[in-house]
Amino acid sequence: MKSRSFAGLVILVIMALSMFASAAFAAEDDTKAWQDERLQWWNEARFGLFIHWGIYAVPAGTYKGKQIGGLGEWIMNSAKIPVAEYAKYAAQFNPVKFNAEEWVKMAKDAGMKYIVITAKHHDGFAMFPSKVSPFNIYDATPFKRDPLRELSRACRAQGMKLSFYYSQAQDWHHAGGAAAGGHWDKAQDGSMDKYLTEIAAPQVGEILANYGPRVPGVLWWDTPMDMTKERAEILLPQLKLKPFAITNNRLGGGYAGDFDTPEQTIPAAGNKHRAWETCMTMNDTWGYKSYDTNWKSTTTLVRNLVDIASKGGNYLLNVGPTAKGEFPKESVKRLKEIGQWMEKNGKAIHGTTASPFANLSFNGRCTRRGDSLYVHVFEWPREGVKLSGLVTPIGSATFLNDGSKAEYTRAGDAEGAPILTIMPPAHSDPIDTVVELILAGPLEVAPAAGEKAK
Ligand code: JFZ
Repeated sequence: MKSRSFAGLVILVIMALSMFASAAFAAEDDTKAWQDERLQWWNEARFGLFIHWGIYAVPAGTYKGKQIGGLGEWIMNSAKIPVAEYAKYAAQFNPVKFNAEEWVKMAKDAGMKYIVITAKHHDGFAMFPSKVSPFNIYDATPFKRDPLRELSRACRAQGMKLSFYYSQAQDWHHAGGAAAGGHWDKAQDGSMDKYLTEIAAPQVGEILANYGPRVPGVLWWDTPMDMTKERAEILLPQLKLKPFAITNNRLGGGYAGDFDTPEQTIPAAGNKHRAWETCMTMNDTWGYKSYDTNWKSTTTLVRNLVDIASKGGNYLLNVGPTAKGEFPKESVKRLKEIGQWMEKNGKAIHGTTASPFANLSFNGRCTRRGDSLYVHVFEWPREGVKLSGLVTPIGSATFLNDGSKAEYTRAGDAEGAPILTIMPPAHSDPIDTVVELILAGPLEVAPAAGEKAK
């Protein structure tokens, strides 16, 4: 054999072995250091966009002329719509207004750093071309595009991390998929192990393999119904395709994943030993409902973000796009207003860690980045706000909304604990005025003030 072709063969063998070797990474190889490395970008991000999009946006909460209670994306289950009947919505789903670049820009302008979109929700409809099942956006709708690919390109171009939600256990279309409340159509009956092996695992493989070297950033499992350890291990090997992918605590079978997922709620206190992300709707539904008008105010949404960041968590805020492929105008408005606040105050959120203070004597929060503190004041008392327990001297104090210097005085209380009083600004921000305290040394907090922070 000529030396050049032999050398080429050797290189091919080495490449194949290295690929096999890298694919050998498994859950049991994982370590805390690996997990910290995987989570680094996610911990920096603090704020992401959840997108619940699917053919449930076609009925948009109404079936046979009746408004169906519950979540928009649950309409098939809530109204016990037969499988073949519900599948007809696919032929009506043609989101010609969908523009991936616009979606990503709205998220980016809002100060969000990652997007988690439903690749397949409980209804079993894949929002990507799937060789595993024809019940997907490419084969079953007039749209004939791959929104996940268009989003992966737009995210790469705009520096946004793209992640996928996948409902691994509940699947109300394919035989054997689990269904909360039990099956209501014989077409749903079948072996769950067969469903996991022939539908869920191969589809997870598709979304892990087909959208870029670091996509998905997060694989967001959901509702681990009837998931045993053995069943979870039907899906786990797929993760070897993307050892950097972060996973949540909703796979089932006792697998904790990398972070916890309080839903529609903000924990009273953070967790110093476990990453966590609050996911929340802007109104009351994840998937679009035409008549859900119970929108949270921008003030509430920003203060939620601040509260979560002050406890060391992430905020995954949801938008449910319409069947035409547009964000509801109320969502667009809120994302824009959040972005106006984040434009001036984003450094008090991105890359921060939990407050070092157990509690505060004013209506606000505190976030931290190393030896800088961010004092968030929701409402200013006329006499200013008092921050007790900060031992470290202040290097500078600045209002982030207008860059003006903050006036402050330092004293000790009756027990001698240090008290910093910050006077109100000339122009406060009605949502949250942030004072950036650059410390003149390493952060030191009096024990009493920091006791609950442990
Ligand atoms: C699940 C989904 O059913 C829902 O459609 C949406 O995708 C949401 C983000 O996740 O909803 C849940 C999941 C878990 C609980 C409640 C609703 N729970 O643990 O109580």
